[in-house]
Amino acid sequence: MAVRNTFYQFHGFSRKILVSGSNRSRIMSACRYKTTDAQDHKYNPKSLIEGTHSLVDDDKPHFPGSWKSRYVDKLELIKPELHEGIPTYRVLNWDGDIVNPKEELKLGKDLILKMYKSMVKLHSMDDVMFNSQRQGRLSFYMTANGEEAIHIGSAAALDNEDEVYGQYREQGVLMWRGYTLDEFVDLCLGNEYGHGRGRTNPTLYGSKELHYITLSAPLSTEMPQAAGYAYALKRSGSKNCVVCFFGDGAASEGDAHAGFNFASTLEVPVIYICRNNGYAISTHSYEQYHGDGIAARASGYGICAIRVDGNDMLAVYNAIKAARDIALSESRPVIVEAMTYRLGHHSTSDDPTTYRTDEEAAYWGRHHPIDRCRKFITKKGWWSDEEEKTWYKETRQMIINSMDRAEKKLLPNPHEIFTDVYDELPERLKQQSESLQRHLKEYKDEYPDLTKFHME
Ligand SMILES: Cc1ncc(C[n+]2csc(CCOP(=O)(O)OP(=O)(O)O)c2C)c(N)n1
Ligand SMILES: [Mg+2]
Repeated sequence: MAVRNTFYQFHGFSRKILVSGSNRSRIMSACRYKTTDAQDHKYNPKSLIEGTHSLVDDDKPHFPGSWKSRYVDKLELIKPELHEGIPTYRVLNWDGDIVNPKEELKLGKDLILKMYKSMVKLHSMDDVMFNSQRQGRLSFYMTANGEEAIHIGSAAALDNEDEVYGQYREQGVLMWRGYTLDEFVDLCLGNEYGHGRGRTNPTLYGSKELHYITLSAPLSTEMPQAAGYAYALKRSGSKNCVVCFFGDGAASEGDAHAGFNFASTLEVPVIYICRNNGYAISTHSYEQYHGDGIAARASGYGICAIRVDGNDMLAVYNAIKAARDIALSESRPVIVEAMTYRLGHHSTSDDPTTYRTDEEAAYWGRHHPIDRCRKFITKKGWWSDEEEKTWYKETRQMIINSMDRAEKKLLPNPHEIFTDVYDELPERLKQQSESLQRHLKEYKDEYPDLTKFHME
């Protein structure tokens, strides 16, 4: 029973703060470890390695591997299924009304409208890009349909100089920071103006100026890197934290464990934001894990956690603000699990109708984060149907214009495939590069498409 009480106590704290959520001090106090009645010595794990831990009382366990335990005389198994799930913090209900009127609204009209318009712009970009892929105008694309509130709610709550590691489905964060539609399209079309200069997968964006580390396709590689970067920031006395986005599927990788554990033991200011959208391509979450999502893992690592309704832009904003406060003021990691649903295809190479029901997708289509926010701002009298129509039309046109411009730009010189990896080209690559040049010269008539490349 005693073991179970300890477990409940942790969840008791979580429940109390996660429901009411937006009060920073409540969240922060909940994240500090409390001692139980049965365990009256002060929680101070550092005393163990500092050699100041008192070894006097034999009625308390002094095993170096656990400093929070106590002895019990009844054998009891801890069955996770007996415990309640971690609650999901929200501000707005599906009708766009504030659920708890006592919750103060943390952001003003101008910022909320800017955020709403950004969600729509992101949605429009995804829509046009997805359809352009279907028309054969680009090779591959990934939409964030249904996850717009996570991108914009978190981006607005962060400092623009916080270092962001993305997975691949977080383009709204970059958009919020000022990455232009031309930059998105140039990269996806692989033209010579694109950040990757035609050498990367479409959607693998990056921007040094915008503090957005260039994405890499292997899942979760960014998770230990984020802990390392946060350690460097901590050592340099920086006022910024590191933010690392990842998916529910990516959390199954070994690197996720390595990242969490390094972040915890090095006590670094990193916010791990899980976009739990229910699927890893065709794999349903229940095939991925049998615990209570990703937030439930946090206490196992000694990390604070917040589970938030990722379809509620205001709740995401509050949660990330609170997470950032804790991460920086206490120099410790926080896991934010943003619950959502991947409404679109995994990517343009996927067909979700083969592994999930139309009813399920239709349910989430009716519970879209953009609709929920629109209901809120419309009820407030800040937004009208007319403005809605105009903004959708304008944003669509903006992205269509960017596509048209991008298609007129030249593709990079094929020789560039050899550059930017080695400072000095190794001999075998030099030979391959010369061979390619000779080949293209000799057989140029066989390659009519070379006119689309920058050949000088
Ligand atoms: C190490 C590794 N294994 C497998 C893949 C193939 N892969 C690409 S995306 C993906 C699913 C990831 O799902 P999740 O993390 O939930 O993100 P979501 O696509 O749902 O946003 C997989 C398995 C990969 N890129 N890297
Ligand atoms: Mg997923």
